[in-house]
Amino acid sequence: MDKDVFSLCFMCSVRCPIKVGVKDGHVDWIQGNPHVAGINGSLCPRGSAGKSMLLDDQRPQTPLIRVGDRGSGNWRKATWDEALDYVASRLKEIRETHGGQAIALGERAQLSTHVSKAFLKALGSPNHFTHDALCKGSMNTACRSMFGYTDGQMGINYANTRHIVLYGRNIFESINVKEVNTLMDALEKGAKLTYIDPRVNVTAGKAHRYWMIRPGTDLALNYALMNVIVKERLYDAAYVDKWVHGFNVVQDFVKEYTPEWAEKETGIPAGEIKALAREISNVKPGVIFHYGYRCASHRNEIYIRRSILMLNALMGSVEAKGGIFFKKGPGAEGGKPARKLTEQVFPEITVPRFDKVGTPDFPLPDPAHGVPQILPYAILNEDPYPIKALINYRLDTLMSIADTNNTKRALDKLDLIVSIDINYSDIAWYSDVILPESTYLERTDCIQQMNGLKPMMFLREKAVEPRHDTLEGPIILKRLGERLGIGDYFPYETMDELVDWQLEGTGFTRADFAEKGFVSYGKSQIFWDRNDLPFKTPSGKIEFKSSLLEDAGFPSFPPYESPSVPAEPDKQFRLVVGRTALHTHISTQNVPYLNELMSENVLWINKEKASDLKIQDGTMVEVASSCGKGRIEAFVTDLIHPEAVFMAHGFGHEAKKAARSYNRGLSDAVLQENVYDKVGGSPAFHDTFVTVTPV
Ligand SMILES: Nc1nc2c(c(=O)[nH]1)N[C@H]1C(S)=C(S)[C@@H](COP(=O)(O)OP(=O)(O)OC[C@H]3O[C@@H](n4cnc5c(=O)[nH]c(N)nc54)[C@H](O)[C@@H]3O)O[C@H]1N2
Ligand SMILES: Nc1nc2c(c(=O)[nH]1)N[C@H]1C(S)=C(S)[C@@H](COP(=O)(O)OP(=O)(O)OC[C@H]3O[C@@H](n4cnc5c(=O)[nH]c(N)nc54)[C@H](O)[C@@H]3O)O[C@H]1N2
Ligand code: SF4
Ligand SMILES: [Mo]
Repeated sequence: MDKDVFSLCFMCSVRCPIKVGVKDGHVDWIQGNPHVAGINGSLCPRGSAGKSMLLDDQRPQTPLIRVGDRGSGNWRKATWDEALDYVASRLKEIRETHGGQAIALGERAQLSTHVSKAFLKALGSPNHFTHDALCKGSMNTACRSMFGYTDGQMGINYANTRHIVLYGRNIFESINVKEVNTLMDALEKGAKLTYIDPRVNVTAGKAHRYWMIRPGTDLALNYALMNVIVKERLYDAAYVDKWVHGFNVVQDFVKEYTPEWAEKETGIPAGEIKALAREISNVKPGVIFHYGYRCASHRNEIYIRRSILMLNALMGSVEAKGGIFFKKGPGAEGGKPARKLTEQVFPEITVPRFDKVGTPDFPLPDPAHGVPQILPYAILNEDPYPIKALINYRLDTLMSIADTNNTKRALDKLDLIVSIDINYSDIAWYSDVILPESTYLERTDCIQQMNGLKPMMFLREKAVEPRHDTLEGPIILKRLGERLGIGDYFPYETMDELVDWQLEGTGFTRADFAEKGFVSYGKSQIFWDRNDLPFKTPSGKIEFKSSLLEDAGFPSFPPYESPSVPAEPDKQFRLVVGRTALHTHISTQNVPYLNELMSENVLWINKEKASDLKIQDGTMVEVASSCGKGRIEAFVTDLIHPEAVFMAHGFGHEAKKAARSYNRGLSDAVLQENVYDKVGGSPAFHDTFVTVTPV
């Protein structure tokens, strides 16, 4: 029988709405959900390769228990009862001997995050962490410091913008389909795009203005933009007067940071900096200085992100059409959100988190997410206490935390490593037990609450039956919970029952999703009244002078520090990394269609520098840092700043059974030092220098 199923893509965590054509019980065709504005049927290459992922048999097909050494790839197949009994008995032992806090669970925040959070809370562990800090922790902290809201509670109104400035936000390759489509439409209607990146990529190619900035100097550029804006009174005076707390401090602070000074620091001509400030001021407030996406580059990341938010506030673009806005939840329409298992009452937990977030040692990062890159240090130093078990749930702690060798040393100290995954990821390969989840096309998932200008709910609906002996994550955790005596926290037997439980009290039922795959709480877009903005900071204003930072002993405006330079500038480069349109982080390199399009990464290196080092295009080079090294092919180009080399993240896999991607290319995490922004919480992925030598 043929049918169309509305669901949500999960080839990456953007979760675009999709329509899956099913023929005789098999996936025939996947396209974007045509009913969703901005999607209109389209998908990115990875979303289109969903069927290839589903049909790939180089994935775990049953629960697996390790029989050889960790990482040796020797497994025995197990039934679900066997595997879950095994994991539960080990967790029980660990909990009895070391306390619930000895169990940590990390995940890429997703639809069933409330289930795994409930699981850990019920076990008495504070150690749930998400990918958030690895991606943009300092942005989260920066937003709270300025507005009292997290970045997750904010959105960008691409559709109506007149000018958008992107700082290394490679929007046309690091994709969110709706954003790409909406921005392309806005550009067609006349919006201007300014792109700033030490590397010429696809987004640079589509920009009206492109600046090859010296890597690590965006803060200098922003201080100079503010200098011009203040000096020439280019800001939205009425808005600033009403809503900005600490404008006088900024006025004084930016005086010394002239465009001429910034030119020397960034390589961008002073005249051009002035021109941008003037041009953008002319079309305010419908302008965007893009504050994301991946804000995990430097040790001073929080100050870079705050400076971007300040530029928006100076233009009056916060909560403006064509600017940035705060997402509206169901409450704005008198509705109720989907229920979460975390709303239940749990035993009180008094021990600190492993990362000490929320304590005076690390006061500012968001405790709802934690700081994953601390985990290896916490395990190695048993500080603040021993961690003995790690559950990886859709997060590869080996490839997604910097310094893989260090992480491995830490993992080796654990009594139990479990992965709930769909792939032989490197972390699954290094685990003691793999619990395979059904893929997104084979499972119904928890409700997606989509707050925004128009609050909505979406549903990931199972399109086909699982091909292998796999289960849904929330069912895996429930069955483990039952074995650990915490089964009562999981009031469902099936995903359908869990979804129905979530919808209770919302006024919607499962049937309401059938027609289009989503439900809307209201009809119109909601912007707040700009005369009555509910900022959640102590001053009720946008805090340039931040009480969050200053109460914790950090300055709102530290003096600018130039990025460090390597000891041997002729041979050493700043390693910068990023995505490609064809892959998702570390998880799609083995998908047959995508592997065919791109099976390994290369090292972008500046032509003149390469010539000095006798490196030609295609030469195999060794790249080495203080913590690791590896080999990769050079891509010699004049499209990258001479101080930087670039490689795509996510290659150089170690799992042999994922044979297409095994040992192809080089993993950035092997090279990157595990250093981070100690105020905001992000890793500093771009603060490692590498030497490059031909082999
Ligand atoms: N070195 C380095 N580290 C980084 C980055 C970097 O550029 N370099 N980038 C950072 C950023 S921005 C982010 S967002 C994070 C992302 O970090 P991760 O979340 O670790 O990366 P992903 O590739 O999204 O996938 C993680 C895992 O989810 C599994 N998976 C995919 N689909 C499913 C599913 O349906 N169910 C289950 N159970 N598992 C599934 C994949 O097989 C993979 O093992 O990494 C961060 N870490
Ligand atoms: N195809 C695809 N799309 C994705 C993802 C994916 O894995 N694949 N992942 C999603 C996720 S989780 C995220 S976080 C986003 C990431 O989306 P983006 O933040 O757009 O991220 P990256 O691809 O990491 O691109 C980083 C860019 O920053 C540049 N850069 C390096 N140093 C500097 C610097 O000092 N200054 C400036 N201005 N630029 C610099 C790099 O050259 C690179 O082009 O993408 C999302 N979309
Ligand atoms: S951006 Fe691409 S891979 Fe990610 S959810 Fe959307 S279609 Fe899927
Ligand atoms: Mo990310």
